[in-house]
Amino acid sequence: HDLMAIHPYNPLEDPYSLYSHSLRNIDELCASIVRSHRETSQYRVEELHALRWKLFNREEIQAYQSKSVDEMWQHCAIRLTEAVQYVVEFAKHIPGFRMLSQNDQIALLKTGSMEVVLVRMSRLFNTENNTVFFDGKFAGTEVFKSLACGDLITAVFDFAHGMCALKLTEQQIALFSALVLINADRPCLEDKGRVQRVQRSVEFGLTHILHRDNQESLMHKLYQRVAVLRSLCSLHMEKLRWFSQRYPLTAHSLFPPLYKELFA
Ligand code: MHQ
Repeated sequence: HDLMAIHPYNPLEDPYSLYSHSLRNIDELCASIVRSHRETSQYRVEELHALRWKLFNREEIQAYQSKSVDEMWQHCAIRLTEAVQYVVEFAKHIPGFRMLSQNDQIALLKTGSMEVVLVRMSRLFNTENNTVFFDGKFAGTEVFKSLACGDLITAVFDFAHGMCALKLTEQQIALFSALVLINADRPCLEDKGRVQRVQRSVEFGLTHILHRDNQESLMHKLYQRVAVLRSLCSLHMEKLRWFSQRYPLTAHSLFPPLYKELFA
C-alpha cells in the first residue's frame, strides 16, 4: 500500500493499554491532537490572513477556465491528493490510531480523509468574498468552472462558509477533524471495538475543550456538519465516476496513485 508503512505495536505508546491509561490525562490527548493538527496543517492561519488580498486576476481566472475538463480534473486531483497526504500524517499522530490494524487505518482514511480535507479547507476560506486559498492565491467558484461540476463546487463552498460561521478555534478544528476520521461506524472495519474506544476518547477530548471554552452548544452543530460532509463525499464519488467514464485514460494514467487508491 502507498498509504502508510505499518508501525510495530508498542504497549507503552498505547494510550488505551493498562500501562498508560491511568497516566495519560485528557489534556495530554487533546494536546497531541492539536500538535498533530498544527504540524500537518499546510498553512498557518496567520499566514493565510496576511495573504487575504492576493486574488487571482482576470487573466489568471481565464487561464483556469480555458483548461480542458480533464486537464483541470488532473490538476485538482493532484492538489487534493497533496492535502490528503497531510491528513494521513495527521491521522498517524492521533493517539491510538497507529495501534489499529493496518486494514482499519486504511478503511478509516478511505472514508474520512476527503472529509477532513473539506473541514480543513474552511481554514483556507475567506467568507468576505467567498474565495479559497488554492495554488497560491484566493480563488472563487469561477476558477473551477472547467471541472464541469458546478453543483459540487457550490456545495463545497457553502460547506466552507457554514464551517466559518461556527468560528472554531484551531484546537476545536483539530479535535473535530480527529472525530471525523475516527468513526467506528465506517464500513469494513475488522476491530470495531478498538476503533470505538479511540473514538470515545476523541469525543471525550472534544467535549472537554468545548466545556473549557464554554461552547458546549457547538457539539450539536458539529454533528450536523458531519451529515453534510457525508453528502459532499458521495457527490464527489458520483462526479468521479462520471469523469472516469468520460475520460478513462486521464483517470487511469494521470491521476495520482493515492487518489486512485482512496477513491477508485
Ligand atoms: C489546497 C486548498 C484546496 C482548495 C480547493 C476535481 C476533483 C478531484 C474533485 C479544493 C472535485 C472538486 C478544491 C475545490 C472538489 C472536490 C475540489 C473543489 C488543498 C486542496 C483543496 C482543499 C482543494 C481540494 C479539492 C476541491 C475540494 O491547499
